[in-house]
Amino acid sequence: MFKQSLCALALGAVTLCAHAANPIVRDIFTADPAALVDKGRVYLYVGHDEAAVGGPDYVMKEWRVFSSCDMQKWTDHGSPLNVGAFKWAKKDAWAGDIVKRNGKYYFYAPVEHATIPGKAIGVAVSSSPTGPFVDARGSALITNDMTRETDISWDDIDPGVFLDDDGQAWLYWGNRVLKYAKLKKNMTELDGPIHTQGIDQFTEAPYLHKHKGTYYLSYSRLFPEETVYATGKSATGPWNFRGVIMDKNEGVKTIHQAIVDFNGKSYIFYHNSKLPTGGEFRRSVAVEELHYNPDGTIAHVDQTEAGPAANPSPGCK
Ligand code: FUB
Repeated sequence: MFKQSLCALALGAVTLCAHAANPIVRDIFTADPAALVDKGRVYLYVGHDEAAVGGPDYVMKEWRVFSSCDMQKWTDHGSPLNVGAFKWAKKDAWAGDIVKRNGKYYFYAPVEHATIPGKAIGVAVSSSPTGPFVDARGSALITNDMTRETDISWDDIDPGVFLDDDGQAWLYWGNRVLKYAKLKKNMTELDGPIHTQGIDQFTEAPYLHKHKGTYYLSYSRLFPEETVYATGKSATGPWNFRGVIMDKNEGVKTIHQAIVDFNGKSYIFYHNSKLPTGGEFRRSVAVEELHYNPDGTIAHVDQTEAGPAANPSPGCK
């Protein structure tokens, strides 16, 4: 009790100091993690699953943000963004992703478009990693009518944003078909055409990161989903399939990963259904340490209740 009060006093926000295990958040259901390391602190962005027990579909109206200095104690910063921030959208705060550029934080957010049938991707911006974020365009960046590869209405979801060392930013997204495009330096406009990448058994959740000069494209494969990855020598491949990072969940068909380096170690965030009364539309985000083998391949990651060991980031308070 004392420890919790101390955390709250120090940060002016609610700190979840009482446990150090997975799932990270236990008072609400959370899904679709995105992660950002900024000034020695790791920020975790999640969708908020609000479906009732036995509910037939996703109920997701907002994103939430949490942060940690050590990967064990998490501070709840509330909701930095919700569907209502996008006047052109009507529902579904699905899986977003975040990047920092020139001191601003850009959050790419899939939502259901109000007038163009299907899912769309918006961009929100903030001067703080904890928000509030506002619509950066006043219109969607991607709409369902811009892509024609599938006849489903939800193929323009799950944006993954990647800023390369040469200053080129890329957006990846898709369901069933992986799509990608360059972003302009303003981060709010595409810079050229939308490309597709043929990936066998690709389902969704494309996520690009770079480690020791190698590009890693991770994604959800099959359904129920497992997290797999490929490597390449550029942000656009060609991609060499490498294998499974995390096995499929029991109790929920999705898994949605985010991979990030923090304080000298690597981590994978994902979701499962392990919180009591959890399920397909009542998910919970968890985190594990991720290890690279000497040849650059990623070691298989098991889900644990304990989560990673504490990794205090120097100077982070
Ligand atoms: O949360 C809604 C959808 O479920 C996401 O967009 C997918 O990645 C899957 O997790």
